[in-house]
Amino acid sequence: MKLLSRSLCFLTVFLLLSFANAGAQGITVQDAWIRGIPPSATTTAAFMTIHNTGSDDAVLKSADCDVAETVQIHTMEQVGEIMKMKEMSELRIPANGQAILAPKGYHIMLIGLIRPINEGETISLSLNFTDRATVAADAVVKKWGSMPPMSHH
Ligand SMILES: [Cu+2]
Repeated sequence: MKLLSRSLCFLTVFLLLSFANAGAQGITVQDAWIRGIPPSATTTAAFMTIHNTGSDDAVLKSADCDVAETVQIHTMEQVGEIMKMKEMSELRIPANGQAILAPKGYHIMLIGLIRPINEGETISLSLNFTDRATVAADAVVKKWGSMPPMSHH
């Protein structure tokens, strides 16, 4: 019994270590996806959940994507009765917390696509945090559905 609890303990430590190594400072990205757009469109957005298991806040400063000329961190802001997109200089992910990037909220704006993107395709994003740590995220292109595009009424 004692032996068993000891091996369980080792296993726990091992799992914790592997999780910590999965991303810089315990940052992991879950469910990353990109809104599919018609071939004629050149702007879209990426969404995901960023988990921070570290004991310090993580600060996302910028992002890169090979298929977009410009990548910006955006939020949605209520201006009168209209929701408008607004660029943010950074996005803070609280210690032992998460930031949810989802339609109508935070998102990563991909501007000036250099080629059409296809539904089901996986596109790599790089998330750049303040300490120069970069976390890679693979985002799948998904159909937007029948929802209207953001920021237009
Ligand atoms: Cu935007």
